[in-house]
Amino acid sequence: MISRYDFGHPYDTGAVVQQLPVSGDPVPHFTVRQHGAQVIFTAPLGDDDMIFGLGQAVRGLNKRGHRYRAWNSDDFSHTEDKASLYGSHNLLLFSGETGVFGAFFDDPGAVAFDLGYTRGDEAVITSENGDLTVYIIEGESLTDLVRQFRQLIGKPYLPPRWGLGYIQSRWGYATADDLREVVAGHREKHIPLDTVSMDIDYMADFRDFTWDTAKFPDLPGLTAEFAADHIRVMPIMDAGVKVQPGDATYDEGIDKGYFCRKADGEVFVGAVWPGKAVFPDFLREEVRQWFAACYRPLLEAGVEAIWNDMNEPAIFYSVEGLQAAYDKADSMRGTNIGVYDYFALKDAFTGMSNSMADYRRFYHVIDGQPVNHEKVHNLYGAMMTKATAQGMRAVRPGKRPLLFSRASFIGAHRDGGIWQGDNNAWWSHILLNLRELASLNMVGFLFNGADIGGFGCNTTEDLVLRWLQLGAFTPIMRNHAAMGTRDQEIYRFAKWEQMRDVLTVRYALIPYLYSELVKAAETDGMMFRPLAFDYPQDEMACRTEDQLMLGDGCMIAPVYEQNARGRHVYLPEDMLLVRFRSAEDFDCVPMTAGHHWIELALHEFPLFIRRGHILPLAKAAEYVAGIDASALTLLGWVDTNAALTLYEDDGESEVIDLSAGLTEIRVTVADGNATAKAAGKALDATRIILN
Ligand code: MIG
Repeated sequence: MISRYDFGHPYDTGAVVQQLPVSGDPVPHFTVRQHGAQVIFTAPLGDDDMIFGLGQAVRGLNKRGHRYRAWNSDDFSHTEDKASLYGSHNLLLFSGETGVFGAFFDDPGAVAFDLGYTRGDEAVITSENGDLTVYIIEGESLTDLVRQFRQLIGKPYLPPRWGLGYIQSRWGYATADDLREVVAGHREKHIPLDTVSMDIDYMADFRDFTWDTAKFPDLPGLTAEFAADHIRVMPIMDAGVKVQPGDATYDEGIDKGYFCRKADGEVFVGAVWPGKAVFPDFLREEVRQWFAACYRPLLEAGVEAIWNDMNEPAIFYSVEGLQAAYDKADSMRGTNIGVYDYFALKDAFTGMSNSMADYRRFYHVIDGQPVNHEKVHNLYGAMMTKATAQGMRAVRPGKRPLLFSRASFIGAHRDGGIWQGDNNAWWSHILLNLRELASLNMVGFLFNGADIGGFGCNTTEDLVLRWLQLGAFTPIMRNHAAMGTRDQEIYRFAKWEQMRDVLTVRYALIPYLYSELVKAAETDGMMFRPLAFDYPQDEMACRTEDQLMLGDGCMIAPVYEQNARGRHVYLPEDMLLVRFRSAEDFDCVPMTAGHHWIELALHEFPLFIRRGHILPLAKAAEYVAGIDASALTLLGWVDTNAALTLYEDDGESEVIDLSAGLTEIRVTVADGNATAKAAGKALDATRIILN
């Protein structure tokens, strides 16, 4: 049951798809007070209460014990102290002494979450503007809360099946030949690959919707050449439009009044990669329609995938911010400044990026009225992605586009996926990747993944290998790195064969992963879950922060420490350990419930299958379309029988008919023999472990 409470003048953020009546009762579970414009919600916490949620955020699955702030931020250092990342996903799920309940704060402005930080025994949520809708969800279990919440916010975006293929990316692939080299590097060594991405380097002067014709003389020819090799290209798009009279996007946007303005009516100018840039008012439907149509030339050149960046929006500096810093410097020039003045001078320059002063400088137009950006900041990226989805669907009607964004808000999960942003080549970021994976499932962003190998800092060979071993399961599987960092394409490493072997497991799993993704999306479920969701009575499982349930029958537990040759794993029930070296080379070990040390050489990684469940492995290929899903090998530890429903379709149609696409695979054990059938047809069952 979900009830709705309104405060102030809530904006229609587009997060929910159900219009619930506004309750006149007091908000359950919380005491509510007003402090100036702020509305403050306080809930008591029992000693062992847990709090899940918040989607994209640092720290644990259980968010208790720290503070967070919904404020979409371009932050390229995801350290433990960071309160904000790129998306705002204001859902909290409480589980403890007083039962389970959820709270969703549908507020496009800043919201502070103090989850047992200031006082260990209370959670305090502060809406800074006080204009919001709160939804309280009552349910039986954490899984039930998520199911209800997801019905409220609508079905998630689903990618085409090839979007689950491996994506190779780097900021710095500058020319058509650079991309050809990457494709050849994979194909020559038979390393699976479906997509190569194009970062800002492809644009002409970093202008949106252009490509540099000196570096890409024939983009339609290139996409056709790659298509013959089953490769797609995925160009980036930035939110800011370069200030350049003569540029079609700039001229038209200025003519029609589509860019955000300041209080004095002048168009707001902030600097991003193109230098001075202006920001489309994506919150207006007509602006979205215009921006959507701008993608057409790229899409007609054969592009089928887009990633949206810098749409928090990121602003390196504004004309005004830079002037204020110069003024400060001028006021100090020639004087004998002390250390505190020195710090203030330094801060005037380093604090210029993504500053609150700049976010307060410009306005959107909502229902014909100017609204300060600060009030609706967290919607900006979501509304850009809505425009992109619209533009891509218009060019290929009926087909799912491959699309992911950096900034997001709940609601954008219906338009595209998100990637986890600028992580680092740090071992701890494998774990962050894992935790965000589950937390993002709660809020509908099923299609997500992190930059494998790490975006910032120089990676190491073992880090890439271990990270691929987690990436093998994540819906977005993309290797991406920052300009100037060490090369991290698989084919450049001495251990490329072991990395390739991880990809063979990924590709063998794609029919299963795709099926679990679609089923989770269509049934308001989670493809990846904390163990607490499946084993709420098991205290150890509830506190497990480095393993996740995958689908109905599996559990993952990646190695995330350098030089480790194994890891501790907690099994809440009997499971079959599958220790993978490649799609063809693995061993299966039945393990009883409890604590185990699992030996895992650098090139080995585990997947656990619950006893009585089965996992299908298809025949891998070097691209998704080549996978043979009819040649299945089943893995499992089966006593008498086990079944799995596998969803299949053409992999691209917008309309999903779940019941039409499901096939039942059944394993039956009789007289010490296992037989397997899919839709009545016999299957290879050689890897079934009998009781
Ligand atoms: O300020 O386009 O998160 O993936 O490579 C950096 C360059 C801008 C940030 C993205 C990253 C991308 C990079 N971008």
